[in-house]
Amino acid sequence: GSTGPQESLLGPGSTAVAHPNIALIKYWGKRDEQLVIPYVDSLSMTLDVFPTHTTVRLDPEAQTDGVILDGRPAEGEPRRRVVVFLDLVRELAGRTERAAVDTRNAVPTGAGLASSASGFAALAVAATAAYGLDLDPTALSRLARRGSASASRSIFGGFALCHAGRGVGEAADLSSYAEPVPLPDFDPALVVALVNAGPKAVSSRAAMRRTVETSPLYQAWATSSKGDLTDMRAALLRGDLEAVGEIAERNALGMHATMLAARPAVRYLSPATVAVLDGVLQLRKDGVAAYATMDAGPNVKVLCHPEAAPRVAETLLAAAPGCSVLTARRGPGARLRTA
Ligand code: 2P0
Repeated sequence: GSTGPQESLLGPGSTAVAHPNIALIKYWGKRDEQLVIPYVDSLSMTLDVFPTHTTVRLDPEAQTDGVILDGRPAEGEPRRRVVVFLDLVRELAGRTERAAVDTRNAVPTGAGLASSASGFAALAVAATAAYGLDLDPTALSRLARRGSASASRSIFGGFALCHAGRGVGEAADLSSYAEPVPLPDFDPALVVALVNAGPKAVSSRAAMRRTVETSPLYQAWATSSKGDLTDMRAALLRGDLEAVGEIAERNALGMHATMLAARPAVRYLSPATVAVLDGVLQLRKDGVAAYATMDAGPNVKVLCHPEAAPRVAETLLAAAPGCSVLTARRGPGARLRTA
């Protein structure tokens, strides 16, 4: 065929697996689009669901990279982002061979379920291994950030803090990466309410650009996010799920407010999203600690104590019939899969 190399001519390659993460303190907006430098610090929990598996094989005969995404040749922007990322890896490794990339997401790509986070974390691990690079976790996280800022956090399991970094250019690139936040005893549940798994109308990349450029609320949110992060770290250290949830919910709603105030508005929240949010409010009225966070899509993730997860799931299903729910816990960092 003309689209890809014959597998038999290539080595087994390197396969990595990575999981998405959900930010409790959100990243929204880049101060350097080329280097993918966020405006704000963010803090996330890596999940144990929806993994991405990615295999990278070097293909010395090929003239171009082959990129298979969920079983089909990738085209357009998704393909371009992978090729640009491989160029970075080749530059670091001092090598020029093209590669064949095969990546599979357990969830629909681009549906606001952090497929770019797990995707570029897995690609960073698989591609560096395939090109013979041995990077430390910080360097790996910085590299993953170039693919997608949220991917810098999925390098690590459990909780991770992504530094927006300081300065410009190389100084910013060197200082913007994620690091683990060790919280061995904090193991909440995250009930994911899938209200719509279709692709989003506006990519998060385009949406955050528009928000930064046109939303009069953006700067206020970015400033308040600093306070949210300070409060969040203290709440996490105390293992105070109620405080963690309250801070995460206000931070996420504030982020969506900045988008709603963009010109034209970016609105990811659907009627079913709002129905789920009503369910969360009802749970709290009934004495159940449950707190919502939403990303660049209509799905809702609800933080709660693990023992409350079945009740939370049932309530969300009743609030938004037609949605589907599953319960995630903290998951592992990106790693090579040994055959
Ligand atoms: C986050 N999101 O912190 C935020 C909250 C969505 C809402 O990171 O342009 O795919 O590739 O750096 O990481 C989604 O944006 O954006 C995201 P790029 P990304 O999880």
